Amino acid sequence: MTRKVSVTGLLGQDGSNMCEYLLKLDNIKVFGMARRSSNPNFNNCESYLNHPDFQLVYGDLTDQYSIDKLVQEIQPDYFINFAANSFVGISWDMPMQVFDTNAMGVLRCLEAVKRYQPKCRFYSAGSSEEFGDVAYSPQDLSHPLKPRSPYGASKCAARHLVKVFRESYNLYAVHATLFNHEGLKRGEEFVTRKITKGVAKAREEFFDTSKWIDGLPPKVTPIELGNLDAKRDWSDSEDFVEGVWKMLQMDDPRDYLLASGETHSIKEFAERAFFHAGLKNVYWEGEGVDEKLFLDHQGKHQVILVKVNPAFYRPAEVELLWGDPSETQKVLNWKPKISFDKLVERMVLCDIELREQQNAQKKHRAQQM
Ligand code: NDP
Ligand code: GDR
Repeated sequence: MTRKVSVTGLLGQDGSNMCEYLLKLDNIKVFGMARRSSNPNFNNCESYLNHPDFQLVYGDLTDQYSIDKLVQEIQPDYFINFAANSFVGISWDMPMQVFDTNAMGVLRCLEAVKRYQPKCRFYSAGSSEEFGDVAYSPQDLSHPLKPRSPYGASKCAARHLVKVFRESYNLYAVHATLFNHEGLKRGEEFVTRKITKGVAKAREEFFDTSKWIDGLPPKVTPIELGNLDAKRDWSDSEDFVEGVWKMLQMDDPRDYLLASGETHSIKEFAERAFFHAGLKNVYWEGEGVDEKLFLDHQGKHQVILVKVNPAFYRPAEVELLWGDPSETQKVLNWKPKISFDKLVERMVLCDIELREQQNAQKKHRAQQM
């Protein structure tokens, strides 16, 4: 029997990866939900938009009518909600929009499922930002909720709502606390992708020997970052969507936690990213806003690769996130396949390739003019 799965957040990282994962399984019909936009970007789901088991649908988490209609018409067996305003940094600037989408949006989905398809299994995308100002490390499912941003608070609200609906109406509703996960489809404002894109650009500038003067490399465009000392528990989104699907196959609903079990600083991510781009002889110097990452070229020329721009500091920072996924791994019999270093390498190589493709296209266009 064919199972119907609604996935929101289609154009984002996890939604597109989840649809791609599901379309490789048998007897699944996938309904990917995007919201209306004047200039939508379908890059993340290009590979399966025309797949016979895939259907694009439109809806908006801030609009109860559109969510109700989706559930009534599709009658999904699974409703996987990845849609959100997912950028923590912006959540101080638009807290109401963030809360309306991330908390009220989940409530709207739960209401629609409860009213029109109560047998449907519902997934809510929780976040390690719920733990915020952490009390101990590594954080497990018993860790108290201590959000530091409007975004974190919105995810805490969603977590409580899922539990209330599960217990009050006997819904199969899961809220999983996922630590940071990245990959080839990661949005460009998140720190990992910002770094890997910046690294690809710096590599191109550095290795373009036609621009060297007196045997010395030119300046490269430094990557401007905020808090370099923050630590995150990074995994790959492709690993996590598999874990999420497994959660929805269990006999009973409950909360889960997905993480790598390791933590690394922003500095470490940047060092590894430059390493995988062939810029290896690097060192940090300075403190606070004056801290910089330098590349040493033959001991006679220092190139600035990273510098601090306080504009990227947050009003309240989550300094350390480090998850303990052992309980979830045991229950789901699931383990991530992609290590931290492999993740960094994949993202860097992908951005280098993207730049090369874009340059080739520019050259081709110029030749045709
Ligand atoms: P993305 O930002 O890449 O994707 C989110 C998607 O939600 C976007 O496609 C966006 O649409 C869509 N969206 C935003 N607002 C609405 C709305 N009102 N109605 C319908 N769709 C909307 O996030 P990720 O894929 O990285 O994350 C997926 C989920 O997991 C999010 O809920 C996020 O908060 C959560 N999460 C993510 C983690 C991570 O590290 N990636 C970790 C923990 C939790 P558009 O493309 O039009 O902007
Ligand atoms: P995060 O991811 O806030 O953890 O939320 P992000 O990559 O934005 O920040 C991670 C850490 O890096 C620091 N940082 C910078 N961040 C950005 N974006 N840009 C910079 O220039 C920069 N410099 C330093 C941040 O201060 C922070 O400490 C992600 C999102 O996917 C959420 O949706 C998800 O819930 C959490 O992960 C878990």
